[in-house]
Amino acid sequence: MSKVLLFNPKSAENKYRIPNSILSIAASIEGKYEWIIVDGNCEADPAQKIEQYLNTGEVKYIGFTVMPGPQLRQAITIAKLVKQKFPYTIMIWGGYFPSNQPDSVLFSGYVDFIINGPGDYAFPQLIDALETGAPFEFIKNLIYQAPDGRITKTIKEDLIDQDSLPALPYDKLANFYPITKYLGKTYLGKKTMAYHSSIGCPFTCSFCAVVPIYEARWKAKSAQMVYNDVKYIKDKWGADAIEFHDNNFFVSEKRAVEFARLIKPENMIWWGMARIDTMHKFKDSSLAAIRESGCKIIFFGAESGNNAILEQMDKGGTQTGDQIIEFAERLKKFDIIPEYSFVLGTPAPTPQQVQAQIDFEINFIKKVKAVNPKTEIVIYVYSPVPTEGSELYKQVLASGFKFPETLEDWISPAWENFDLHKNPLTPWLTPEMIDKIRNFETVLNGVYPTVTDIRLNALKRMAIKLVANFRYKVNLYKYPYEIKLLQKVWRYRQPEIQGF
Ligand code: B12
Ligand code: SF4
Repeated sequence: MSKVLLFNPKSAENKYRIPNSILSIAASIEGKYEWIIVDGNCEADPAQKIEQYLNTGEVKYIGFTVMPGPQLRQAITIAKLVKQKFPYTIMIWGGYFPSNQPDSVLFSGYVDFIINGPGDYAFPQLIDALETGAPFEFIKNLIYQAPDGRITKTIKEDLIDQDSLPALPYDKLANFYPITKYLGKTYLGKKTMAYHSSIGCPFTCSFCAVVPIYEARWKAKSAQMVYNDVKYIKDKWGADAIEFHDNNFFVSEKRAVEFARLIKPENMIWWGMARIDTMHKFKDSSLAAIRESGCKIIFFGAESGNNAILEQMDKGGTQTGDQIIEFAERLKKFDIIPEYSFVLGTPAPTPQQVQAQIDFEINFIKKVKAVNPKTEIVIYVYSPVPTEGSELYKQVLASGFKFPETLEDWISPAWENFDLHKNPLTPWLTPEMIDKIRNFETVLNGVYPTVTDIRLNALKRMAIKLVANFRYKVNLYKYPYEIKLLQKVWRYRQPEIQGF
């Protein structure tokens, strides 16, 4: 009767990843409470599957992991259904969305608790308390609605020593879904595994959803521990490539180099996310060791070439426009492809200034491409994240921008697009400005099709390039219908919507 059902609402159309968020929660109760996993990415009708489990009458606790965007849509629909049909169940949400938007989640009436940030200790403690009738108010990392209706947050727990956490129960996950289903074909390899080796991030970029939860804290598993887990999956299920899902894999040069040394003999290709200013300080020998061990592409939030904007985003001081270009050039000699993401359309006092910033970034991106044409560019349209108290946040509110209030508001088509950085409803951006950004992106992707799209063969790449080259040279971005048509026919992959 006290079984726990953990649900990963659908987040990907293809390229399913190991559902690490709920798997780590399963690990936290393994051996203590029975658990079931339902993965919305692998089920045609997850609601029906969940109902089947609930009809047994054995499940009491239901945990959802929730990111904004389409995952939230399925989470809301199914949470409502569960609460209507099985009102005795206790619904607990975790992940970035509920941690950052607790009011709308708890006021919805169908979510009972939120785990605020890491759930490795908080979740089992909450279940223990609910099972025994002990008070839950002292459990750290918890958000709940107090009897007087106030949303109450308990204190945050220190980050847990990651090596002390239990191993993820991959073998048990395999009883629900074959692990090989999660080892997808990507540009990195035929069987790419997803691994999360550290939590948080030591930086405080003012637009980032990680900051309010981790407050500039970061903790990582040791290189040896990461290697042991990777080796297990490689030997047991044949993984040949790794996607590191850490917010910032390369915080520690020592750990990255140590991991490179361990993984090199395994002949695996790997990828991770990093900061330019951090990695630019790495020694040449470290960058060489990282590349030789199989890391051929690294994702960096470059954000902007404009130092004033970088400062506004709290990237300033350490990351500069010159450094972004210098580093792209430096990586060439190590044969590491930098994957740079840029955010265009940040607020400014006048429409002319907003437009001038956009034009500046377009030219900057072209400069990056000129020094290192292999640089992968991902363009986002700026969508504010409510990091309360930051200068950027104040500026966004001053412009008349409003965040959604109810949970349903978050999944209105306009807001879903907002989360996907497609149509950000921001008062300072006109439709023409958004068109300019998108059209430039179309032309840029035409001239330099992403290597991450494994469906595009050499011939298709050449055809798109030919068509787009002229526009790129003469800065003619308007109405790039012919490029769009080819991209549509060949279903061009967009990392900014589909995730990396
Ligand atoms: C993998 C991933 C994806 C995958 C899919 C994930 C999946 N579940 O199948 C893909 C690539 C599809 C994806 C897509 C998107 N993603 Co995503 N994704 C991630 C990523 C890199 C890793 C998530 C993960 O597995 N973490 C590992 C686990 C162990 O950590 P965790 O999730 O934090 O879990 C801990 C706690 O949060 C908590 N917890 C989490 N879930 C639960 C559930 C319960 C019941 C409990 C008790 C506790 C709990 O306990 C866990 C253990 O301590 C995160 C960033 C990150 N490093 O976490 C971004 C992230 C979650 N994604 C994000 C976003 C915005 C998106 C997109 C909307 C947009 C985009 N362009 O990427 C899309 C759209 C998705 C959709 N269709 O809805 C943001 C969310 C930001 C925000 N504002 O909330 C993040 C934080 C990235 C970022 N830094 O901006 N994503
Ligand atoms: S470096 Fe990346 S993960 Fe860290 S705060 Fe900045 S944007 Fe967020």
